[in-house]
Amino acid sequence: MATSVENRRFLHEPGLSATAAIRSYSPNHQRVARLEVTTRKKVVVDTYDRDTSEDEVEEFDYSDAIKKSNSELETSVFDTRDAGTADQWIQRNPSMVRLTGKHPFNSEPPLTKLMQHGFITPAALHYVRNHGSVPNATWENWTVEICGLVKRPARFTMSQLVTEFPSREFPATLVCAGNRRKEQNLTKQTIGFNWGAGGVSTSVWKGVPLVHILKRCGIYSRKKGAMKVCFEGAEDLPGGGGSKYGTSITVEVAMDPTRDIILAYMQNGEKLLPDHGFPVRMIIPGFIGGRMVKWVKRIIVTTSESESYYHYKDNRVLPSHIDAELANSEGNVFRW
Ligand SMILES: Nc1nc2c(c(=O)[nH]1)N[C@H]1C(S)=C(S)[C@@H](COP(=O)(O)O)O[C@H]1N2
Ligand SMILES: [Mo]
Repeated sequence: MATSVENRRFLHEPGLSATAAIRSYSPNHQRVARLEVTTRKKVVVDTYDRDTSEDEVEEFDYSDAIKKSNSELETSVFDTRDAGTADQWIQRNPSMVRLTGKHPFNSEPPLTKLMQHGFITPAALHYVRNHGSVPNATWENWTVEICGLVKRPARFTMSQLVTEFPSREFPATLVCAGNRRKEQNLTKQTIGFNWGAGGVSTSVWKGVPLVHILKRCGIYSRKKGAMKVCFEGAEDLPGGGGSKYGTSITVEVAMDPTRDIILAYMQNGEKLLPDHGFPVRMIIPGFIGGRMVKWVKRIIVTTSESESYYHYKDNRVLPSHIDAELANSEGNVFRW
């Protein structure tokens, strides 16, 4: 006879509605947040943060799992399909399914391969979403600038990021917000291209926690207007008459050590591949891929959210009665 499995449910508990204590834990930080609901139903979140980053953190060794997932991987090659494009210097896995013609490179692994390689997706089979051509970067010359509402603006080289800051390494799943859009387009045509179901991949990322970088630069308080953290990529893109790929998150999210947001310089134990942001990209676990800026050049602390064309016009889910034409019509800006 089948025994029933009690699902974990988050029911409304009267005792918790007035005052609740929430505790969350991460290996090198302990964070306690007290949530108080005042009589006027305003929620006041009082957080304090004990930085225990000096404590020893036991790092898991992923090398065996990575090696296993990389077995029977086809070699990447210069592909004739890239000949004559700005990306012709890049070697790519021949089995990637190309979704948007010749250029830019947008591709997903065949589902059979994605599954065959198991939990960790080899870097060369990780789906790719490029809005333009891939920056031909060098490790030695790359810098990441931290500016805006910080007391000590700075520009870090790759070797500084690696040697002057602690690092974290963990598996994270990336998914493009357009994954399976082919099916969505059958229901109702969107302005996005047809993704199959392979716009999702999991690999092991290693990098510097964003919180350490922002603390080093001395981020200003909310009162002084520091509300958002914007990220900007390196490519010159056509969107909005010329712009960088950019997006933003809130300062609260950016400074939360339990979120493991990193400036990643390694994927599956190797330096990043050009398509995935070499030499450095953002990894923001749990967010859509679109927030994880590749080839990150600038991090800007601001009062309001990113004004990048790609933040406003891309990666938006609008109410179902708003079609592409209405969304793009003059004067219509949907912010939320
Ligand atoms: N600089 C830059 N960052 C970017 C993009 C881009 O075109 N340029 N595409 C974004 C989108 S929409 C997604 S889904 C992820 C894809 O990351 P991947 O190509 O490594 O899978 O990168 C994001 N970061
Ligand atoms: Mo995406």
